[in-house]
Amino acid sequence: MRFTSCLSLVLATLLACVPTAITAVPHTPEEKKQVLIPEGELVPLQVFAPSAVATETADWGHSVIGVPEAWKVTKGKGAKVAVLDTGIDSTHPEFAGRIKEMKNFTTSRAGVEDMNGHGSHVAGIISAGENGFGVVGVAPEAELYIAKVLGDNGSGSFAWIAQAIDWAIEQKVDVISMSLAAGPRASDPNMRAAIKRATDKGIIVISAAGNGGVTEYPGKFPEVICVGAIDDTKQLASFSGRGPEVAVVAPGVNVRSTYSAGRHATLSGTSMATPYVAGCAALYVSNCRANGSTPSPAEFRKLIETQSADLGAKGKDNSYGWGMIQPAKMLSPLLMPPPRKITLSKDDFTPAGWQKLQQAMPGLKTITLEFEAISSPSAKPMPK
Ligand SMILES: [Ca+2]
Ligand SMILES: [Ca+2]
Repeated sequence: MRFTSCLSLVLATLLACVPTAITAVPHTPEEKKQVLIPEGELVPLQVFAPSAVATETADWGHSVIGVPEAWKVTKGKGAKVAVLDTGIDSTHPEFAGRIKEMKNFTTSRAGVEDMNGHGSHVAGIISAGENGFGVVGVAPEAELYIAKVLGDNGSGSFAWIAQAIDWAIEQKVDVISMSLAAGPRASDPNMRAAIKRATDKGIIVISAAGNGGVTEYPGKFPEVICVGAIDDTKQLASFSGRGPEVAVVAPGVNVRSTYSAGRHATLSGTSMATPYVAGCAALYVSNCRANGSTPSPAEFRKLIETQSADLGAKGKDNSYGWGMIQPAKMLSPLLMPPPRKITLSKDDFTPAGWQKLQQAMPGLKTITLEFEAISSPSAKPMPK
């Protein structure tokens, strides 16, 4: 029952086989119970055999949004990212050592293993290893928590998503990345309640705008960072969901990443833009922790608002949101809240100590010292 309409969608997509020109599929009542891989993403544009990836190549999006500059600050060490998708190729060498937990919420006989390719592609955009071959993720030192919520045909249920979000909360992840879409009217209250539980715990929740030209749930929920897709000329992808909910855009056309069965592939969709932003969120989280501050969804959204590169119509607009994500700008030391406490020693009251303080608290211009008089029973009265 659950998969009937999806199966027809899968077949229609395979027959159409035009990944770059995606037409909207009518949204049926049955869809309200379903979450899918966004339209048009089931067929990879290109699949690479292992022999074709001997040299490591970052996707085009890295240079366009400025990932190399962000890596001067952090590569995502310590950040925990949950990926809710079709599972993962758990033995793919690009993920070696960084998959921390995996759980299957679907009825797939393959368990958490990715028989589809979509989930492995998304996870690689976030955190494919920097290991000299294939591709590399936006946050190659981030840790992955894999929740399989879409079956091997790319279809899942709202209940599976909600369960996976609660599992991710239990795992104490920092970021939840959801490259899935359930249509523009599929506002499931239980799924939203789970998302709210996550954001209330300080988890950044990111989802795709959808590939049907209009924004879709769960990306439409106000608690979610809704992500649209641009191409390598920074133009909005024709398929990218538009609407006031779009917060930001990221590379999502001809994106090269990891794929099932140890391979690599090129795919297009807001599904690819979403993990780009999740990778940037991992960099943000890692940077906050290194500086002794606490990351928060509200602050991350504020950084998107103030540090993205405006595109399209001036200011925030329904196509590009606040604009293209720029991770290096989001990591600027001047934007970091200062550490809560710095302990000074007598050696800090020197020019070298002053330099050390300025490095620890960028932007520091002056310092005011307050001394408290301490009375001690053993203190002798000052001689008169
Ligand atoms: Ca690699
Ligand atoms: Ca704009």
